[in-house]
Amino acid sequence: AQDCQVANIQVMQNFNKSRYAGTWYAVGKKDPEGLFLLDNIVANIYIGEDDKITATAEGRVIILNNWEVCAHMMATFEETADPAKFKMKYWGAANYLQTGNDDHWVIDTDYDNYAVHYSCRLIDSDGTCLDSYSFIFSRHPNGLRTEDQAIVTQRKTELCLLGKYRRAAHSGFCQNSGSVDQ
Ligand code: DAO
Repeated sequence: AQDCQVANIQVMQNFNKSRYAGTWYAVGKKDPEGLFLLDNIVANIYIGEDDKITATAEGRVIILNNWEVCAHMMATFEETADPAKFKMKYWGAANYLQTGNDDHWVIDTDYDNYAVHYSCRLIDSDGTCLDSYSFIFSRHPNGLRTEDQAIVTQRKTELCLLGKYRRAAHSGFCQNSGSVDQ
């Protein structure tokens, strides 16, 4: 059972960041307030020679005045006492893109097919999350394998976010067009 307390959220045990590295396609997303990344979201996770995680991400966004672009984002990860919980500082290649400092929690992954990410931006006075976002990542752009769907649904339930996700499509937007900011 889940009590929806952020402090009680279970994250990945024995998290192996080397196995988490590589390309992940967001196939599902629960949006935060002031939603930014819409779809065509691809994250690339790197482990540096200093053993630190950095990441790049791209995705379709709408900036002021309904201008649709492919955002190129960069991030650095800071480790915490829990190996599956990071502080993620991020910024855009262009100055009109979002910057921020969010939690990046790896809730569950088999490293080879799926990963469930979670970030709470604002904890309510009762300990539940007031503003969260979550990515369902797949190694495959077309979605999760059938055999991974039940476990991902279980994790969404434990995050108290079941029914709050939308599908995030991969239509080739960031490959073909809209890329104005390198
Ligand atoms: O889409 O509204 C939103 C929140 C996402 C902001 C995060 C930007 C991407 C930073 C790199 C992610 C690497 C996994």
